[in-house]
Amino acid sequence: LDDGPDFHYGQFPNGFFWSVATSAYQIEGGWNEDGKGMSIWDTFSHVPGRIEDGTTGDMACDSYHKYKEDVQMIKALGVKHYRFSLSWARILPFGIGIEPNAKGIEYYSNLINELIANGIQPAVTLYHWDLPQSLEDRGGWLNESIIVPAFANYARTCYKAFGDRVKFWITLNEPFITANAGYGRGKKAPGLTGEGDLVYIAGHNLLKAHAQAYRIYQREFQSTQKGFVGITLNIVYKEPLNPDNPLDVEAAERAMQFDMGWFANPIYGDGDYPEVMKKQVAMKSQQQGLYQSRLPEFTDAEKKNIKGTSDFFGLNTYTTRRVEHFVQPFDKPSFSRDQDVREQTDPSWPRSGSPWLLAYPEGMRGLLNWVKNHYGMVPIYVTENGISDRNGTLEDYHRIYYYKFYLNNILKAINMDGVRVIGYTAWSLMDNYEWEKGYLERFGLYHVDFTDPSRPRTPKASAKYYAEIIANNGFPSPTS
Ligand code: GBH
Repeated sequence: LDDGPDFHYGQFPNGFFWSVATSAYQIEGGWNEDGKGMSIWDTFSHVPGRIEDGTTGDMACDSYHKYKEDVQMIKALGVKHYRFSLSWARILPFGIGIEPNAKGIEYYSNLINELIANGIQPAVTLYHWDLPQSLEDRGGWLNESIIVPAFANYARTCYKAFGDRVKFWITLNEPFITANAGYGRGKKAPGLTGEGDLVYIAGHNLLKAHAQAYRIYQREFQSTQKGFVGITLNIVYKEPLNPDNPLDVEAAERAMQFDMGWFANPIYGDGDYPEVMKKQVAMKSQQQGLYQSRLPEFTDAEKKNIKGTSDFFGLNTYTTRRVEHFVQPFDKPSFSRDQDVREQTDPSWPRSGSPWLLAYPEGMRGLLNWVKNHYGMVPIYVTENGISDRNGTLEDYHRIYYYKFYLNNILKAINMDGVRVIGYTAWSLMDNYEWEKGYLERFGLYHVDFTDPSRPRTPKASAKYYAEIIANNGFPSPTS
């Protein structure tokens, strides 16, 4: 764990938002308690064969009952923010309706009060993938006329109930994953497969729903509550496989535009999908003999409504891929083949407990510069970053390595490249339900024993290390 010759000593800006994150379905449990409705993850995890270890989030970390203990763990880290998400179906059991479930409101209200009493500000995600099942029964994210007003109503309900105390809102966590894994590849709930078409329709409606939620805050709550509202996008950073080959350079940029620009360009750019994405999907659709592109279009009014709907750039990132130009067949249409790229990883990058996640800290600096170069000085808030293992060891030096060098590259981006980064969030506070992987992949700063019904938590070495970085607000030079 030597610093190495390229290590950058220094501090993060004053007031930097140190944070740690979880999400509702991954930690709460209490899946059918106190009037909560079913979500698509309750449904999905109960279908045999969907989850690698056959488990569910029925109890998860039991944070529905243990939130006070969670708050003490958060406090011990010294973070300023705690990023968690609300279960839509706990608040509105059927997804719609004006009158929220009082017990659901009470749970989150208690959590928020407990955080504030301990000097921690809540950073609240409205939607981290657990759609009320009754909305999915009506088409979910594919049905614009149901989902857009339903999300708007849900957002308003939350601003009303919690906005006096919550000043930091994230509308959607990773719409890319909802669209791509939920409605494209079918790996996550609701498990539909529409790799070439449904994926784009879901993305379209996610963008519209997000924009409505932002506009409602702006019109009805901003003047009294004075908070910030944004969105969180995820990205696997792309570097060209051969940087001397202009085709690979273009391919890496194209892949970034599909994965990040898909949502970022409408919101932080000109209000529309990236040109290269429109061009590629139209070309592939035409080659297939379709009468129109599989990528939907926004009207001018819709573009105007979406553009500018985020007060910060929420960024989740874990890893990098090397990308080369590769012409894909048009007769098997899919989001990934629409891009005409092929990806690989570098054999020298350390692996983790997740097959997709390899540690490449320099990628973080490249990514932050990419965001700055494309969207200007919008304040970037890293809303998730971290690494997994499978054994849950308390001596997690690989995690210390990961946080140390990812954070050092963020510091380089701030101090040496002039990128505007306002906060950093470790994923995750504790080991939790890793979606279709069940409890196999552990990302926690705290270990959770899932074989014990009382779900005991134990700090790992990384928890102490993260607290130390936060206490120093960075990396003081060992010689000064
Ligand atoms: C985040 O998503 C989530 O917000 C969070 O809930 C989750 O616990 C955390 O990451 C850790 O996974 O290569 O086909 O196996 C990260 C999004 C998820 C995107 C895994 C890439 C790999 C797909 N990433 N996915 S595959």
